[in-house]
Amino acid sequence: MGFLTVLKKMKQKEKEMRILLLGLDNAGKTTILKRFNGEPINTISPTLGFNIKTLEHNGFKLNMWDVGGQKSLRSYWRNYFECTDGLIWVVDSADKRRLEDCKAELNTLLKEERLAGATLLVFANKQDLPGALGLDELRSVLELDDIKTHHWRIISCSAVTGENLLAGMDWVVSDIAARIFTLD
Ligand code: G3D
Ligand code: MG
Repeated sequence: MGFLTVLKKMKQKEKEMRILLLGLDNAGKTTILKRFNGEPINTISPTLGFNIKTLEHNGFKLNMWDVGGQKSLRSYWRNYFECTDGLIWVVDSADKRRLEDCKAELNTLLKEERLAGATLLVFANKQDLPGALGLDELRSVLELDDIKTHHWRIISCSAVTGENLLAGMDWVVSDIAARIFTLD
């Protein structure tokens, strides 16, 4: 039995998934994770290293890695790529000034060999802010329709109101499950 088959079987038994939360700093990654986990969100400070949280969702065990997104930290992202099943790319939908930077960083990630199999959820966060760009606009500015290498979806959300966090997690988990827990 090959290594990948063994890995798949182990993962299937434990129903475990590894999900990476990435995005520019201040996008709302840590807030999303805390909110999703039912923790208070009023005491969050910028993430300098990383946070790991293990959550249960729809019968799966999710190992969520929330990694700091400051420019100086982005070169460390690659240390977290191995064995990633899902990538949640969090966008501050109101930060128009940095959308180009956001697009460039996402494109770099999508070229990563070790992320090649990962499901991609783009969370268009901070929809509660008045200046937030809508889904269609973000989809076009970030050129998401050009992505042919990954299963992807964009979902608008707000970590503050909690809107759509569940819908996003449901999608990413079911897409991963359909890929990695279906053995031939
Ligand atoms: P990061 O982990 O991606 O770096 P954080 O981002 O989770 O630390 O959030 C950065 C700031 O954005 C925080 O504000 C946080 O409250 C805010 N934020 C996160 N999600 C939302 C959202 O959906 N709506 C709004 N309005 N704000 C959000 P502070 O003021 O603490 O820097
Ligand atoms: Mg953070």
